[in-house]
Amino acid sequence: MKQFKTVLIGLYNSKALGVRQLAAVLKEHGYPVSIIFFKDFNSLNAHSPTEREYDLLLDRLRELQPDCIGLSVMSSLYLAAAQELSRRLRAAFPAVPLVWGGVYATLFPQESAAYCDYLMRGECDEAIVDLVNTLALAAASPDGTPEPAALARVPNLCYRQAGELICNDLNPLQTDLDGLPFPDMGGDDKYHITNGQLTNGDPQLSSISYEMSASRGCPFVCSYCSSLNLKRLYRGKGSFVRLRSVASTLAELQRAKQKMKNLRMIWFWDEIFADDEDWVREFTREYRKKIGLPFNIWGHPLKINKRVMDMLVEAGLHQVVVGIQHGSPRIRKEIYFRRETDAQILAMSRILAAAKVPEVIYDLILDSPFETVADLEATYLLCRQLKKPFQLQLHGLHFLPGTDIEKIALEQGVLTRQDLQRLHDRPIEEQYRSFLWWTHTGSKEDRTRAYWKNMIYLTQFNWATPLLPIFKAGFFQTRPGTMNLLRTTGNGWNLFRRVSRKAILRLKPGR
Ligand code: B12
Ligand code: SF4
Repeated sequence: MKQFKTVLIGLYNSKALGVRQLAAVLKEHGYPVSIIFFKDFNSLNAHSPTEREYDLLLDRLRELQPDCIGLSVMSSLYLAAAQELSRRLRAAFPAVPLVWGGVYATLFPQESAAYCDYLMRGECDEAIVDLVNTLALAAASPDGTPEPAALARVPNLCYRQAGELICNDLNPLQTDLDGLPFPDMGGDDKYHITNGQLTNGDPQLSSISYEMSASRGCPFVCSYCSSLNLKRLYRGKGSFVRLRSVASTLAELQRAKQKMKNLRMIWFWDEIFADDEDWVREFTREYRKKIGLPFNIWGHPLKINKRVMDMLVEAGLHQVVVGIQHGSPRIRKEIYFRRETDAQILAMSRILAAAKVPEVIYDLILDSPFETVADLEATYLLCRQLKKPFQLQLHGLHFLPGTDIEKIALEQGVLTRQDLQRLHDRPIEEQYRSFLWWTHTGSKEDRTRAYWKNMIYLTQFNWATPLLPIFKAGFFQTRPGTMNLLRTTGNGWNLFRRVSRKAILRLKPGR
């Protein structure tokens, strides 16, 4: 075992696929690595780290005595926490190089560089080894710092030289996903800090679900998603969508089955699961025999067909989450860059219902400054025609930094640069409070918007369907409070179903 010790920090993320992947690769090259999962992710109750949690983290790091600290900054939604954490890390460990990586660091090297010593852009499955080799060599040298010439040879790396940020070229996209070791899991080199407590060990081992990707990349170009920015960054560096083999996917799941005694459910975190029908045929045949657990996926209206869905359900598909995102064709096409038509969305909903997928969830992104009352009404009308059963998840639009939707907002004059900066700078608590069921100003238009959002939400419930024509009466339109009550009742029911399903899964005897 080599001497140079890395500690990786997964922020708001105890699954942290990227961090686990990097740890596995470094270990394969003989380096000791610890992972600290710093705070769980809970979108319903998101909050900044507490003083106690920061102290627990810094104390554990003092005990671990790392030679290098890596922080994964996957999302800009918790940027304020990443920045604050980095300030504290640099103050407590001024001699230990702090490296940022992850999607935010990839897309915003200049902004990220102010908070760390090095940052790495893009997929670092191989590049991380080059960086650690370079830092380890330098640590053993008399002056302890790496030569600029050595840093210049590390792919994906950004570093400062004479006050200027230099960003090296990116490695091509990782094509041989099967060649990577499985993400690191288990062992006594993992720590979990959340709710003011630190526990030794990998939280994954006691989890009831295992999350993994059978692919990387997404073929679509939605304007609100950073996937498009990543795709542009990697232009000319290989095919953006890549698939693992069925054998490698199942081997990872078999390892999870062996290691996780409470395992009840698999989550595929592929942006779009299984775009390839032959792959699905082979996968579903083997999955049933070798894994046999219910699994959940994310789908896309244009990638769902009857044959694929039938095979997946037969193999144990439990839940599919599909982004419809808006019922207004104008918003979908011109603002969100989504090309599916109402007819294609409705056809997809009929396929999912016919295939009898046990849980179908449709995502909608509402509440944006582009939206008119007529767009909300169009969404209600589309949702009324979706084939039941389905559940709806209503989200507000997040302006992720650098995405095309920010440019559209500026061009159309619906937001200014200052507005966007203010939105980015909000702490995590406020980021997650951005969806407004209710009205800010109490104006007539806001009330009407609140009314339509509630009507949209109610379309998923069988009990509400016959009542919807009644709710369209003027009486309800002017009483958003009553509508809120109805919606909250439905929401409570959905929550109850989810919690009880989780409880049932926990109680179910092993396979
Ligand atoms: C799976 C996924 C999720 C999962 C799980 C994430 C997790 N816990 O790991 C769930 C559903 C929970 C989720 C939630 C959210 N997600 Co998400 N998610 C993804 C997705 C589809 C894949 C991520 C993944 O696992 N990739 C596979 C691993 C291997 O890659 P990776 O993490 O990028 O790591 C590699 C590199 O980044 C780098 N790297 C990573 N960390 C580090 C650290 C160091 C030190 C170094 C050197 C390198 C490095 O090396 C790794 C190996 O190559 C991405 C899309 C994408 N293309 O990345 C969106 C994505 C990352 N998510 C995104 C967002 C916005 C979110 C949410 C904020 C959504 C929300 N509104 O709540 C939350 C935040 C959750 C959280 N705690 O971070 C955005 C982030 C963009 C942004 N600017 O913020 C993305 C890019 C999608 C998008 N809409 O644009 N997400
Ligand atoms: S389909 Fe999903 S992952 Fe792909 S670009 Fe659109 S939002 Fe991003």
